[in-house]
Amino acid sequence: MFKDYAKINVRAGDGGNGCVAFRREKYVPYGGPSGGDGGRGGHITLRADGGLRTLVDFRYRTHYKAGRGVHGQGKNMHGRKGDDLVLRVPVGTEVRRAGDRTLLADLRADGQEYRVVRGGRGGRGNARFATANRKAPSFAEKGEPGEEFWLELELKLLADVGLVGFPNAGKSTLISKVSAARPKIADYPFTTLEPHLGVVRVGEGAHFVLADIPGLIEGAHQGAGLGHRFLRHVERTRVLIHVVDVSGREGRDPVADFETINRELAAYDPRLAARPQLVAANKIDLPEARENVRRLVEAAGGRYEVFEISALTGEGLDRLVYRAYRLLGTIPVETAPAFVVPEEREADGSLFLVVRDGDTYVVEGEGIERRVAMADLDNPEAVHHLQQLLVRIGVEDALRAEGIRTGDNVRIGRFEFEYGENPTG
Ligand SMILES: Nc1nc2c(ncn2[C@@H]2O[C@H](COP(=O)(O)OP(=O)(O)OP(=O)(O)O)[C@@H](O)[C@H]2O)c(=O)[nH]1
Ligand SMILES: [Mg+2]
Repeated sequence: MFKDYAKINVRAGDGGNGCVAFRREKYVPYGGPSGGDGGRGGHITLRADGGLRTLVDFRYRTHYKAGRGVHGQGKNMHGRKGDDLVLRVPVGTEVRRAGDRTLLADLRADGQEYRVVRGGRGGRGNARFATANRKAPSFAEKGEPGEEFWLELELKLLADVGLVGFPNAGKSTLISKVSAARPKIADYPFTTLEPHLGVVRVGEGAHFVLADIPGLIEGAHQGAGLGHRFLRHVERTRVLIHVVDVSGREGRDPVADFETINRELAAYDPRLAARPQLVAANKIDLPEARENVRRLVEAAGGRYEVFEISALTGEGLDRLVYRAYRLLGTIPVETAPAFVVPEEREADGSLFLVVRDGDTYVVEGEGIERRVAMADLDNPEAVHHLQQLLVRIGVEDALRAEGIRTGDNVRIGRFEFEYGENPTG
């Protein structure tokens, strides 16, 4: 089954907790802190795989989770990292953040990878918090929670030439004649329900990829018929072959059909309408065709090259295919590299913002929120350590600049406290 859209939830592994432990050895009178660090949580990575054709696997499973990091242990033993998870997607998959639909990555090459969520960092064990003044810290960091969000995956086929036209025009017949693709062909509209790709061989080592998509009808750009759902698959083609049924059967007017499809393309995306287009006047083997072709050439001939073909008998196909191939040679392949937005930001906590929420002063910032998430707020010593950090990175100053008074509330992530003149005690 072809599937070109999926919405999935990805959750990286949580980091393992740091450990609080002290050495107890026979001849060592004052055992120092020896709690090891937790392991980092597993990442989740998407990898483009040239062997995959659809996103169907994601239909049956929507939640993906990487392994959590193992907690640190005594004797300075660090926890093992959580297992990473690699999700394979077809080449041509766009990755967006659900909701605001920010494009995160566009995986266009086989083997290309994008790390969507980063595993949480392992918490540091108490051994790491020992200083000259604090020889026996009784606290450790908790593991950082793994990132989690909803993703939209959208597959856009990568074909050189796209077939467009009304249902029943003969698109599938055409692709099955010139390539090994075998979409269903039948004498009723909407036979083709999903896109098909075929490799068209033009000569020794010369070929291009052709895409057959479901037929378009008036209003397709707004979702009528099978709608614009499939137009996205011709978005990236460089040449369009517009198949028009010129048999005049069922009272169809080829000239009106031709103009309707072009209007739909323009309404969907003006760039599609501007794409080089070859017109394939199909079903030339039928009696009414000659007269209709004449009218079509009259209407479109000035703007487009019109090819008289019969997809059924094969008449005229060689010329059409060869012309498409030559035309491709004049249009550069979009060289924009398959881009991946770098998301590797190492926020250290010094970037934050103070905003008011009623009576509460809220401190926002990725780094500072992470430090809070990792702090063991049930441990007074850990809280004290966190408050010292707030002073050091300037949160204290910023709150004062905002006019905070003793007794006002402060919130950072899930850490809420009442402001006192000297929080560090
Ligand atoms: N006489 C004649 N019939 C044709 C020709 N090309 C296609 N047909 C017939 O037209 C009908 C529709 O052909 P398809 O190839 O399924 O058309 P399509 O454009 O893929 O249609 P959808 O998938 O519904 O969009 C079938 O009965 C074909 O046999 C042709 O050149 N001559
Ligand atoms: Mg078809």
